[in-house]
Amino acid sequence: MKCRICGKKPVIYMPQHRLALCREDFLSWFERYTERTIKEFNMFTHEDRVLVAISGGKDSLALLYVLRKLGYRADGFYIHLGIGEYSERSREKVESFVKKTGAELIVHDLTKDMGGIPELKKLTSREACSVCGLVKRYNFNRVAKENGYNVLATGHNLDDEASALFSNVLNWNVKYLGRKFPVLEEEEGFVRKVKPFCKFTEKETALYSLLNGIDFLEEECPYSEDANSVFYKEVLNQIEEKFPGTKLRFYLEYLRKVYPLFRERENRELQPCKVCGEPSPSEVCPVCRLRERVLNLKSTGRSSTG
Ligand code: Q46
Ligand code: ZN
Repeated sequence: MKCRICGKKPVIYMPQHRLALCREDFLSWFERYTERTIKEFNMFTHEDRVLVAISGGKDSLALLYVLRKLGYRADGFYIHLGIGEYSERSREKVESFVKKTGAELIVHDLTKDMGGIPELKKLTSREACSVCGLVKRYNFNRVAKENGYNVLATGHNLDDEASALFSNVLNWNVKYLGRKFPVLEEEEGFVRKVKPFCKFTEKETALYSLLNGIDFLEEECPYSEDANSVFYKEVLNQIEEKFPGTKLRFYLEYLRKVYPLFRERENRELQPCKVCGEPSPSEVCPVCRLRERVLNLKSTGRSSTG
């Protein structure tokens, strides 16, 4: 096999594109393809201020890197989740990486605000990832608005999007089918949310990071082992191996044919939370209710210990 552009030895073969590329041609293809996805979905322009949610993993660090390389006004946002040593190590990776890019870094320390994910998990019947997703989405939106960013970008890749779609289709979660798109427009109380890597596989973002010397955290969050998404990703990879191109087709055809059918039916009734003002499905938003529980626990803890 040879690089399709220059004939040199390839570093990757991407069966879904029937494309083999050498190091240099892969790097420039990756950047062009990112730009093309941004334009295809009207995600943002060079005038927009983009806040990239970064975790220390390959996808989010590569996203901040490539957006800045393409000349976008992108900065980083990190939430310290308080998940033991994993969070400490991810914070170190994030801080040292962002320093090199010249981007600004906003850090929100959840442990000082409400408590880390392990503590919050104990207060609800939700799984760790569900609580984590809730507080992350809340803070992404709040912090972006407070700091004057009109776009929030996350590093979700094709494997993330296709596996989430797969599990939601298996459960016929119709609400999901009207809500997931690589760009969710700005609306009352929400900044625009975008996923510029939605068409790249995990393998492609990992290779882009490695070839650029991005020092990302390889270790997974300890809670990810319980996440169903890992299982769905494995199943999709097995299908992909037998029928190359299925993963990308499954996702793109959903965007083209299924999302438009369900979008109209998705009618969220939201109101500003009475406590924090963020959009909420109830009078007090789920995050403020959780915070209230934390405060109650602290005050009863204090009174019982005297
Ligand atoms: S950080 Fe949070 Fe992930 Fe850890 S607790 Fe789950 S959702 S796995 S992206
Ligand atoms: Zn609230």
